[in-house]
Amino acid sequence: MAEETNPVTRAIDKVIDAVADRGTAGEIPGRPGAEPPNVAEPVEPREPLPPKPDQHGPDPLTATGQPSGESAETRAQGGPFLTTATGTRLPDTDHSLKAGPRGPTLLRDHHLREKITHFDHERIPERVVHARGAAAHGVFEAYGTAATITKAAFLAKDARTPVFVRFSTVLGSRGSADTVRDTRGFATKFYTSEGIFDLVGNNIPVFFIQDGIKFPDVIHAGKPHPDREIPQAQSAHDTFWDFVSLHTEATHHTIWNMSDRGIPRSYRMMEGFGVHTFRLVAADGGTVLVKFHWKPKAGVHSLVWEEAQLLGGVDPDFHRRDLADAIEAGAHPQWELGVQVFPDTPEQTFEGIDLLDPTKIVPEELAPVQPIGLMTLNANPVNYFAETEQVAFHVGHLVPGIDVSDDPLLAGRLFSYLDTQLSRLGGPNFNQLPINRTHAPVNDMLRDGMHQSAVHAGAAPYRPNSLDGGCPFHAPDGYVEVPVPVEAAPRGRLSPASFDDHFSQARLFWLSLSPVEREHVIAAYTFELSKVYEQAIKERQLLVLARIDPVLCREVAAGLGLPAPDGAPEGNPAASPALSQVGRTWPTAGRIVGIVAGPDLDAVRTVRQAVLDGGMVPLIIAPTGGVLPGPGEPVTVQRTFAAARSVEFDAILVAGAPEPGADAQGARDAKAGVSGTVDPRVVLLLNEAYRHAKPLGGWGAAQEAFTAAGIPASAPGVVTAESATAVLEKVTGLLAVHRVWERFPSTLA
Ligand code: HDE
Repeated sequence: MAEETNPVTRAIDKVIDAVADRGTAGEIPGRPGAEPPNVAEPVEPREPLPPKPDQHGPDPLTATGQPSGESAETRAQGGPFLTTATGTRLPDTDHSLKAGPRGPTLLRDHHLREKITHFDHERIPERVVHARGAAAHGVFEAYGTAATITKAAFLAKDARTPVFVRFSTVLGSRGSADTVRDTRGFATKFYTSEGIFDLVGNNIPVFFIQDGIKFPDVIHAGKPHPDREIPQAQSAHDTFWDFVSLHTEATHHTIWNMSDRGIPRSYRMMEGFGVHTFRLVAADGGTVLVKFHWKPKAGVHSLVWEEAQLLGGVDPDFHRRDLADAIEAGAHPQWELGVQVFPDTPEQTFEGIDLLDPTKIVPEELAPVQPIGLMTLNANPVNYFAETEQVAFHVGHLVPGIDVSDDPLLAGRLFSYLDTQLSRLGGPNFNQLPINRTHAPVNDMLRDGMHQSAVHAGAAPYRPNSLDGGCPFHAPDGYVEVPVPVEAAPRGRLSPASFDDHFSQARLFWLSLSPVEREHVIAAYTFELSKVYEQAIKERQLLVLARIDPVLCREVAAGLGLPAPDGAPEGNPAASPALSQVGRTWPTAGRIVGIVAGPDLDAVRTVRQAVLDGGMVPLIIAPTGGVLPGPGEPVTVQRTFAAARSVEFDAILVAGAPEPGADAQGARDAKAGVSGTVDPRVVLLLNEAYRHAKPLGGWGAAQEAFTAAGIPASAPGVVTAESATAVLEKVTGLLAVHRVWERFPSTLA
């Protein structure tokens, strides 16, 4: 069906436009419900509240991909009164049915049994990997630049396609912290007019293994030890380093994990990669090989390690909160989708790089990433379980114009994703769950099974048939696998010789980093290996590092107190500057600015508004909650001195030098255990922010607070001026380069 006449697409466009118009810009994000509650419990029956303006659920479609006619807002909780699961109204859900007030509870209490039984079955198995995630709805708009290389309808000029994106960590369980050092998943479901296309990628362009058969090994090694089930969600332990030091094809991915890419500042600030090579098919049948890239408009930024660790305790939900808050604040995250394009030659190599080897990148300097469309995430899910937990991605969900390559890792995935949904989502009908419903009509002859929610008409779910008039018919324009010739070769458990190069691209990555980024890599290897118990494993990993770079090996060995082994780096690759995260400027929309309130309320009000006008989120920090005392329009406090921690903020502004608050006692708040003229929690806040190379600004007596925190007036990235707005302007300029890297210059050459 043509794009402009497709009723599903039209209906969905309306939802997307409505959501895009409904931002709550100007308010501090985070309100839990659609409207503020009263202190008194509401007792007057009323219709259920709608979702919050920043939220929308799965689009209203039937289980077989047709417009359902339902309103997106009333699909659940359909009335003012409490009912059973079968709609019978209930007057009481607070007391079970008993024989007398002190008597036994009766087995005939169906409501009790239904409520408890359902509760007992609320959990489904978490994902074996990528269990911890957060997601958002959005829209993908194609530039049409890919129309010459693929016939995929959603990549035609100006096509608009709804998307659902789930970001995740790999190793941790569902309740683990967001900011652990790990690879991040970046999975996108495109609900195209020709069926679903899932691009299930990561924020790191290479993988630990070259063949799907090794996946259980690498994941078992990274997961907690089987005996004590520790550590959770991290690679800093013996089994991980035992595996990667022996299985050296993991070297390239591992150095990415040890770099700043392993601790992103935000899901909004990550690149995404399809990792494998895909094959695109044009309308004339011509093919090219491509690698997919997502480029974030907000830039590629990371945490520093100490921040990541503190956040694990202070705000384990940091990344999911950041994503939801940014969308709610109207700072809709955007990524450009791009492709690196390679000729589809029989060798499937480019400039000597094997395109079927998922441990290799093709540097952007050799094959530029060509933009083909823009994705905007503009709505938060309404219900975590229904959407983020139940979404089921599958690398086999392809549309005409996109085919897979023979990458042996991808082959393993083509099997795994269907298989895993069967046990996770309880049967073969998971594609009928609302979030998984395609926006193209389904006529699949797949019947019955657990949780079948389609009511299939017809007498002949088989082909060929005459009883249903021959329906469904083969589609002449349907999906065809590209008839790539298969090499005549003996069968065996084999891999090509080019797969034996495990080090040259790890070296390429190291050489491409700026000095401060290399310092972080050294620190990360040293930290992780220092947590390894067995010396043999550390020594073995040092031998691996020697094959990447002598400085890296020497510095890590020094940190571990071990001799650096001899060894020569392998390969002599040219650096790829595109791999460094440092050195450019980026938009600051959605950044969090902490404002430590001072006596001049007008200045606080003005700067707060200026932060909002700049598309950023101001959080007011004061000794106590409530509103700031003083005349004029009230200013609400978001963080008390006791609750604020530097890691929440990208930059901090200080309006003066606050005296110690009434609760600044070590007995009540350990952070306040040091006395002085400035509140010790504020001193700690500034000191940490300074250490984490964050921009700091102040006016009034702020210099006194900086001095109390040991911050020299002349330190880079510390701005003081008379006017609050002048300070903010400079701080915003500093935020655009993310951090004040020159504050702590690297000693590496
Ligand atoms: Fe996955 N992977 N994977 N993977 N993967 C899963 O599928 C698997 C691989 C990736 O947000 C599982 O539905 C095997 C590479 C992401 O729901 C499971 C192999 C890349 C997500 C699975 C790989 C990924 C998954 C768990 C080796 C980057 C989360 C739940 C052959 C390009 C998607 C599920 C979401 C999820 C298996 C390799 C990315 C178990 C066997 C390479 C982003 O099926």
